[in-house]
Amino acid sequence: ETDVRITCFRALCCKGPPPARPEYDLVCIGLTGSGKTSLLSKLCSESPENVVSTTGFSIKAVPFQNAILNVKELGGADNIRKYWSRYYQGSQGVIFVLDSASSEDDLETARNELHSALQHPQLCTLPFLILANHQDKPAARSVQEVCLINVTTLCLVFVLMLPHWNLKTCL
Ligand SMILES: Nc1nc2c(ncn2[C@@H]2O[C@H](COP(=O)(O)OP(=O)(O)OP(=O)(O)O)[C@@H](O)[C@H]2O)c(=O)[nH]1
Ligand SMILES: [Mg+2]
Repeated sequence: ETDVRITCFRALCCKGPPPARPEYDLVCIGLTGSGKTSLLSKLCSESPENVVSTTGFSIKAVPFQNAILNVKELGGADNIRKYWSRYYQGSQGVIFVLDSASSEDDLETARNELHSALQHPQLCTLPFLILANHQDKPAARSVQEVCLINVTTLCLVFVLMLPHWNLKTCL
């Protein structure tokens, strides 16, 4: 009988804290205005109003049920982009945010930046997620169009290297 009591006591009182959620370090890049900060604010249930352009970088812990993503956003302004690669080390995944409604020139710039990131030694083996943002705008290209313009050639080259290749519409 004592054994049964001890077993019950243990079952009720000795569960200990819930297991810690695994944490992953991600880097989030994309041209200025593509919506990186807005997106991360939304994911953290903060108001995406009044976001200001990121100078340098900013880190947010984004909680999910099964994991915590420590996302490092790198500012996308022209004068910051050249330093992006200094902040890649230690990343376990990449989020690339695109403005689907941007001009052809900006899309071409984004495409070149995406190419560079995909080829960077510290990123080239990591899972990439490309988010086609600004989908609410009338001028927004569809995900298929963005895919054709931006990453068709890349898909052919990289899809085998990037097992978690993904292209999602982001609203
Ligand atoms: N209409 C629309 N506006 C958006 C969307 N995402 C972001 N914005 C707006 O675009 C502007 C720039 O958004 P940010 O989140 O600061 O962009 P960012 O990529 O962080 O820019 P940097 O920090 O400069 O690299 C803000 O005024 C946002 O409100 C979207 O999906 N649709
Ligand atoms: Mg920002």
